[in-house]
Amino acid sequence: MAVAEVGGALTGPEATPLLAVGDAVVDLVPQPVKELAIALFGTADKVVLLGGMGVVLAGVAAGIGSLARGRRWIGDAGIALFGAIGVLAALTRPDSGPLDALPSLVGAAAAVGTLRLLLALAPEAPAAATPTGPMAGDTASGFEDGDGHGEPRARVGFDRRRFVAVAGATAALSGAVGTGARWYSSSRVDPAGTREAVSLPRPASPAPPLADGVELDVADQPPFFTPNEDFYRIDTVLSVPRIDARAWRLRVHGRGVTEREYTFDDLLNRSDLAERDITLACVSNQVGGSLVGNARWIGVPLAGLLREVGVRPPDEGGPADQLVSRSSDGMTIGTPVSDVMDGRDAMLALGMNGEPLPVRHGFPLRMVVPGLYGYVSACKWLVELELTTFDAFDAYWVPRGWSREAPVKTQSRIDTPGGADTLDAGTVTVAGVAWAQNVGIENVEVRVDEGVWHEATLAAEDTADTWRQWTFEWDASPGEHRLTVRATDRDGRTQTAEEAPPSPNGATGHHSVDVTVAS
Ligand SMILES: Nc1nc2c(c(=O)[nH]1)N[C@H]1C(S)=C(S)[C@@H](COP(=O)(O)O)O[C@H]1N2
Ligand SMILES: [Mo]
Repeated sequence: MAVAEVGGALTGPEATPLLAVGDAVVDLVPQPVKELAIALFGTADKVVLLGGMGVVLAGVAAGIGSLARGRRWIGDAGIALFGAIGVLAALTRPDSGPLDALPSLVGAAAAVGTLRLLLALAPEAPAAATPTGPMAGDTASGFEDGDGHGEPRARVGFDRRRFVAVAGATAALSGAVGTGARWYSSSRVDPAGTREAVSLPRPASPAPPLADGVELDVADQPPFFTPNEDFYRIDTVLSVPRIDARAWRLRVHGRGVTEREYTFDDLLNRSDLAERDITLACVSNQVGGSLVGNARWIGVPLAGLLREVGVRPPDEGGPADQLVSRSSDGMTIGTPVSDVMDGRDAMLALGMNGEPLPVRHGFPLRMVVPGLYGYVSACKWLVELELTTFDAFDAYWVPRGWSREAPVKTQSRIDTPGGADTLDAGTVTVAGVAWAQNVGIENVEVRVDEGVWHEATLAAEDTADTWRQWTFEWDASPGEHRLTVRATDRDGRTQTAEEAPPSPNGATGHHSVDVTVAS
């Protein structure tokens, strides 16, 4: 695996067996298993996957190595099988080329050599390798090889210390080489093309300073703008793409488009850059969950850029109803053309909360569309926009059971008090957020136990595209209580109490927390 990582320094780390097989697993696992993994491990699912692969590999390698003591071909065949899986995974990744077979091949070759070395020092296989039955009598001493080589059995000269020392040194060397190769791969992006080298221009259309009263001052309530370090991250990549922004291009093509390529500088230097506050939400967010965040984005207005290359929305007779965004890692995301051109602030974002887009959040460029879940709008590490139809193409998540189109469902969440809190009787400030991007929040209501709904106090609105904080002063009486929240948006839709899971197009239900009030 370590030598394969060195090979990956030539081909790109995505082609190494660890990442290629890991990425293939991410793409192939059935949806229920994936959901279970996210439910159990949250955003640590990637670490768990890679760790799990490591454990499986170590176990299988130990088994193969052990069997190979008796029959060498088992070792070679086992390694060949794993090498073949690595090659297959690397060659079937999106945008792969023949060279991507290299890491698995050199890795397998190194594994064969390592196994030889260790077998030469290892004890001979125990009784299992010694035939019982008619032939067994020939080697009554047990020091002769059962398969007729007639060599003295290694067991005689087995030097446990030497074996452990060599095996340990091999493991340590592998760890160092593998880590070094990975570090090298991640650090070889041209510094001039990294986000550190980018300075964000002042947008022609800046967002006004946050109005008074948008952000409430309640302890334990998350800030109105989610800091980039705390912003949730959801994607399928096991290793975050490191894109050289100077070599990067955005290609726009497809039906009804005058094909065009943009460089990063083309976009940075545009005169129509806009700064907008938009709350992004993941379709996988459970009711009350944290896969939602709010940021101040800077970017190119998407509708303007599309108009510039000739795109017309379907209601103006345009031939494409789907905008497919592709990322450098091969992700495809499908968005209705009518949505991104209906006047909302859909953008190609290159700045997030005053900084160039963090690498984890899509550097150098991503999409953000107010009112659509991330999986149908917010493509990170964007490299291509294709105008097509929903009939002609299904984006990544669609064959995996998620809806083609998925507007964000109006939702609300209680942030404080938390479920585990024990409160003092008296006035308790209940606070949280509610969101209905592209529409806006009309009101929020809170209820205690099975009582009546009370109107909460809304914070000032930033924009209809952002979440809105709210508070409710509750006169808490001793005992166990359940607090429940629901929101109504400006289209007059009140959140349904009916519980639906995230799949296929977003969870529904009311968020509630159970609290204990001390007497
Ligand atoms: N390239 C790529 N872009 C992607 C995804 C992905 O898996 N790959 N996931 C999408 C999903 S499901 C969501 S919710 C948002 C999350 O964006 P964030 O990680 O910046 O919060 O990114 C979207 N863009
Ligand atoms: Mo998502």
